[in-house]
Amino acid sequence: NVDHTWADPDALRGRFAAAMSAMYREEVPLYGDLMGLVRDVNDEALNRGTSQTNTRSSPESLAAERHGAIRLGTPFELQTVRRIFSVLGMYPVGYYDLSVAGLPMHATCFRPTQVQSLDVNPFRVFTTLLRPDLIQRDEARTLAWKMLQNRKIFTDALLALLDVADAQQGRLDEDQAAVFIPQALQTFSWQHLAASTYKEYQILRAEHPILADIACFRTAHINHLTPRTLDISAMQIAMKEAGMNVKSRIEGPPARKCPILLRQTSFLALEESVQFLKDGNARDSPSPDESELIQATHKARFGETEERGAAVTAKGRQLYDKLLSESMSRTVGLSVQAADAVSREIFRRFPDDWSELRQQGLIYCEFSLARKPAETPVSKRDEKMSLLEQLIDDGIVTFRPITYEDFLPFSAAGIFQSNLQSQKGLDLKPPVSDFEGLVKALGVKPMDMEDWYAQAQRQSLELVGRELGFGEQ
Ligand code: OOG
Ligand code: NI
Repeated sequence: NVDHTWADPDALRGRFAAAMSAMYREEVPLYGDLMGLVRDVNDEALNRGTSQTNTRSSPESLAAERHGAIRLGTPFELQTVRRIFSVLGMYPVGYYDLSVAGLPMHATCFRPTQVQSLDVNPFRVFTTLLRPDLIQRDEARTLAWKMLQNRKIFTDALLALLDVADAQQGRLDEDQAAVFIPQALQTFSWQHLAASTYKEYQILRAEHPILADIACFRTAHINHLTPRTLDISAMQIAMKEAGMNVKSRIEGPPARKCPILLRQTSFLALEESVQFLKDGNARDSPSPDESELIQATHKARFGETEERGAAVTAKGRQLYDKLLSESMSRTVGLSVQAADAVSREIFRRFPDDWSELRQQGLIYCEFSLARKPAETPVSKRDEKMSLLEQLIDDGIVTFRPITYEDFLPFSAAGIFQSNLQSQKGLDLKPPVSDFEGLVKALGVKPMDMEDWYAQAQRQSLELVGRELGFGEQ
């Protein structure tokens, strides 16, 4: 049908994110309070005029969620989620190995991969997948796997629409999209009725709370949403003042003049009531009788906020990882205040000046033409300076750090652990990262994030070059 008009994936993602936000505020009212605090803190930062030079989003879109997170159990679930997000213009980027922090999981992030799309709506989902192969004890591994095989987290209507989208080059029309969004949302909603018996829950929980959280429920509940703040230190204080049970430390690099990567904090997961089946009751009944149920609680869902800074190059990342590992080993057992002081001291070795960061090749930048030079083409004046440095020096070209759009494995692990009330890692088989395993489970290779930032930088330089008339002689 030539008259078909397809729904725009960026617009659909905006609608989906807004619906998800409304659902989450309804399910976790404290999260609505968090959003209010973020709005106040951002307004104040904008009024002070201290907002970062690398803020790309408009003030209105600032307080919108930047990300959410889900935890999946099987390759089928991951592949199906990939198909859902693809309709919403979100594609897998990056590989995160969480076994380094004692968690039997690895992850990718589904997000827009075009800068214009990020600007329309930046919503993304950090998506972890269980790695049963890393679970030491047979009983827990076998039980988790059996339960995951039996659960159904996608409605039939949703699966049918995904087939329709596949047959339409991944697109849906408006009528189909109007059904798709609420159906997709159900997958990420919270269900008070668990998929397991209480005994099964206890067995998995005893092994590690993360196993119970992944395998015992009927949906892949969204476990948090995260609006972006311009001042995470102010947020940490504001959350405490509002009486929230806040994570003791901000994850990521210490506070700096020139923010890099990302810093995150959260209020801790709340105790929520759950109904588990009593042993020996039929688990496929959608509404079992009261007498077949046990009332209990589970902690899974929390609220987070994050401050994003500049994307770092491979060289910058190496330095960050080195300083982070040094600071992790030197702050063991210290009070929050003492630990912060030590890590601030260690991170002094990461330059804190935009020009220096750029010149040392530690961050990615977007270059643009500030003014047309008097003579074109520009020729090199100073042998010791590259042409680009000369153009910047002359005020012809300016630069802006590119915002980091991805995640950090140790920060993610810190967020996980503070919400599971379990500082200990799991008794894992020796951790090895398994990129190939994730690719196989996902069905495609996630985009390399390094390439993504390098390309954004290169494209901006090419445009500047064309504007200056290079390559035309
Ligand atoms: C995911 C935690 C990771 C982040 O912001 O680093 C994450 C989870 O708890 O499932 O969202
Ligand atoms: Ni998060």
